[in-house]
Amino acid sequence: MPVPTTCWECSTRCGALATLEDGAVAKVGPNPDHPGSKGAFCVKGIRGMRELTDHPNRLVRPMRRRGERGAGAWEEIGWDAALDTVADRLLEVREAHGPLSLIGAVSSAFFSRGAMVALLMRALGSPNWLMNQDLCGGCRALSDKLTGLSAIGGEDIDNTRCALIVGRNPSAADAVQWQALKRARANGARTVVIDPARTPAAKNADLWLRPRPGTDAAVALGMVNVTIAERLHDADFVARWCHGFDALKERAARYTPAEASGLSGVPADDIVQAARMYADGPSTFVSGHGIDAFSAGVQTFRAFHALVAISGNLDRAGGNLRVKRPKGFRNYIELLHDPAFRLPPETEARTIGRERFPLWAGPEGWQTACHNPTAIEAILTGEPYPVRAMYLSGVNIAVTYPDTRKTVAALRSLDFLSVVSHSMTPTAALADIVLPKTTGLEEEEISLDMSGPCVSYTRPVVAARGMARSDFEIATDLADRLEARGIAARKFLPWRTKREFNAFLLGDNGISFDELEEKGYARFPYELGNFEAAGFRTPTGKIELRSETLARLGLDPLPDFVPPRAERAAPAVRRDYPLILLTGAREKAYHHSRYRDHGWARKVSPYPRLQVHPETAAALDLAADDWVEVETPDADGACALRVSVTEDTAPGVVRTGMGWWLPEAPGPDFGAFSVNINAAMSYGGPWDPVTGSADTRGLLCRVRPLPAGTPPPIA
Ligand SMILES: Nc1nc2c(c(=O)[nH]1)N[C@H]1C(S)=C(S)[C@@H](COP(=O)(O)OP(=O)(O)OC[C@H]3O[C@@H](n4cnc5c(=O)[nH]c(N)nc54)[C@H](O)[C@@H]3O)O[C@H]1N2
Ligand SMILES: Nc1nc2c(c(=O)[nH]1)N[C@H]1C(S)=C(S)[C@@H](COP(=O)(O)OP(=O)(O)OC[C@H]3O[C@@H](n4cnc5c(=O)[nH]c(N)nc54)[C@H](O)[C@@H]3O)O[C@H]1N2
Ligand code: SF4
Ligand SMILES: [Mo]
Repeated sequence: MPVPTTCWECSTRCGALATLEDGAVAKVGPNPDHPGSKGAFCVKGIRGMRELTDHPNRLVRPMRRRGERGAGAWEEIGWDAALDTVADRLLEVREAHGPLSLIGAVSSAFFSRGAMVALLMRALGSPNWLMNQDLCGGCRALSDKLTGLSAIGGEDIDNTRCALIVGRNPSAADAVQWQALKRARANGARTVVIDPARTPAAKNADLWLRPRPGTDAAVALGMVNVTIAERLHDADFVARWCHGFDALKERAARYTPAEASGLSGVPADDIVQAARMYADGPSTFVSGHGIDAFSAGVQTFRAFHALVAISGNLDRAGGNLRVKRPKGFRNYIELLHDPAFRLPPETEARTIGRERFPLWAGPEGWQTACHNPTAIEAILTGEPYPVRAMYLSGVNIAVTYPDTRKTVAALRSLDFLSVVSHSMTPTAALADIVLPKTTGLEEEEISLDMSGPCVSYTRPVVAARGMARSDFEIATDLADRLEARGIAARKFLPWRTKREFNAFLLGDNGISFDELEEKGYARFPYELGNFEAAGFRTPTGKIELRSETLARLGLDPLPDFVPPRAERAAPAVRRDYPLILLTGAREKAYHHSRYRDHGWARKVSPYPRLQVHPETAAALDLAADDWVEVETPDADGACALRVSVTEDTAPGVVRTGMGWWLPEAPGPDFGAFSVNINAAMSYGGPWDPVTGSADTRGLLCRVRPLPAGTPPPIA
């Protein structure tokens, strides 16, 4: 009998069924009963989770560095020795430079590991931790919060008449969305896609808008303009629940279809058509990384979020549903906002990056985490204060942060680095201590699934391999050691077992672990459109089309178009770097930097690729499968990629993925300087004024064939 669980290889968290044979996991597949994923699943869930767990490269014992940092010499040690070393070394650095000299690093606060890293840092008295969200969904999250929607993850595709898909490639990035879109289309829903690339969603769309990269805010404001001018908006909803409609109307008046067309390259008629199709709702806004993680991300999202609000598509069947949760339930980021687990405001006010990005970092910040590039700089320069030791789990920043050379230099310069990891990544290779962690098949986790909505349960289906432990166990074991050394760490990590922790998150709402174990999920009652009761968490208590928070900070309170960086560059720079680079195109077989040592994935996708339009390829004399080098203006590295010639990308726009490294190449960098696109990018500004996000696309670049005789990095 297969056992129900939840795949946690990505934040989609599909319902899964695991089949056991002789105590090992023989198969992982979809759970068709799961109310959120409804049987959707992907190859990463089928192959990735299992092979990660059983892989011969898996780290299963704590290890201590021998010799030089990064030399690749390790000795296996026991947990006591490992955790004593981590506790002692962190406290040594704390003693020498103060608590703020300690910094955590983790992927996000979508999984328990994020909360564990942040709470451990707080237990040590430091508010500093790095997370990926400035590079990921941070602009969407902040726009959602500033606008007061509270609608992340609530795309009700199954009940929609029109899905507006912007900067999202669901066929590769989200199995649940992709399957729901196919069902919706079969039921007669229409799709409007805004993407410079011809994605599978664009190929199937009723209307495909291809803006120049980074110009989406102009398209969105053009749609707002048409919606208001043609009185397609929901006047009752606006009157009752929205603040600043007249100001938005005035702002949008500038963005006539003709004006928006000039700014974005999208034909004016298409902007009008898109607005009319979207207005014929209920419609759902499906957004992605293509309009996030760039220096005008929040304003771009604010423009689309304004469109969602004025059209009355918030929390309506077929629209964008607000976050529902069972009574008392809290997710990881909410836990981090609980006053019981916070440091004094004067300490949090010193979080690195808070001065410039107060809505991101520090006591008022939604992420609470540092501004990453400022923190990397602090490690290297000691300004505004020394940052000398890092505790990192579940993130591979030597590959996934822009400016690989700088990130690696920062990691190398630390007095102490401990890394919790499944395998020897380019980040783990620079550690002093590496701790082995459990996988999603070995550990219990609960999570809120907005598309159910339901609470999903990840079940430990097999025993932890070797000596691997969960992030929870490692963090609480460390907290005990800190207590023994006189630090009141358990206040921040008071739970004894992960079950106790999960019960704390679950709250007192009648959902039992018995139910979760039996089905893998639990539904709960909820109500749509309960605006009176639920309210809007903004200064005016309404949806803020005009953001009073942004106004208070001296930022533009209304959504606006900011010309993309590439279009603002000096003519000489544009001459030297004549192409536009998009990074981050998701590949089905990889999750960021993961699975690069899995045979199945490398078989599907053996090389890092650069998509080049046939016209561009002809102009540059490039042919399919040539190896080329990509460079951008502000970085001191380059990235080697193999050319694919395709009309899926626009002329003059080259497109690649992210996350490449080569576990088989020599360490400690394992190819992170040669085939990793972040080696060719800068993490310096311009940054989004709210989230501090750097541009991960829309970058100027140049492409040249690798010099004759240069051996390609991959045979
Ligand atoms: N298989 C797989 N799935 C994943 C991941 C993975 O690594 N592998 N990662 C997960 C994570 S953490 C994330 S954040 C998501 C990311 O997944 P998505 O949100 O789909 O993001 P991307 O694939 O980066 O980009 C989406 C689309 O944005 C387009 N785009 C680029 N620039 C622009 C622009 O200026 N305007 C517009 N409108 N579009 C633009 C790209 O061409 C692309 O088609 O995927 C998640 N799912
Ligand atoms: N240039 C550029 N850079 C980008 C992006 C881009 O589009 N362009 N995208 C950004 C985005 S959206 C993101 S989210 C970040 C991602 O950046 P990362 O979070 O660094 O990427 P991952 O490779 O997913 O995670 C790294 C480590 O997580 C560990 N890990 C922890 N838990 C698990 C687990 O349960 N299963 C598995 N398999 N591994 C686990 C693995 O050891 C793995 O090495 O990268 C960002 N960087
Ligand atoms: S989309 Fe794939 S990797 Fe993500 S949770 Fe679902 S099966 Fe797992
Ligand atoms: Mo992401």
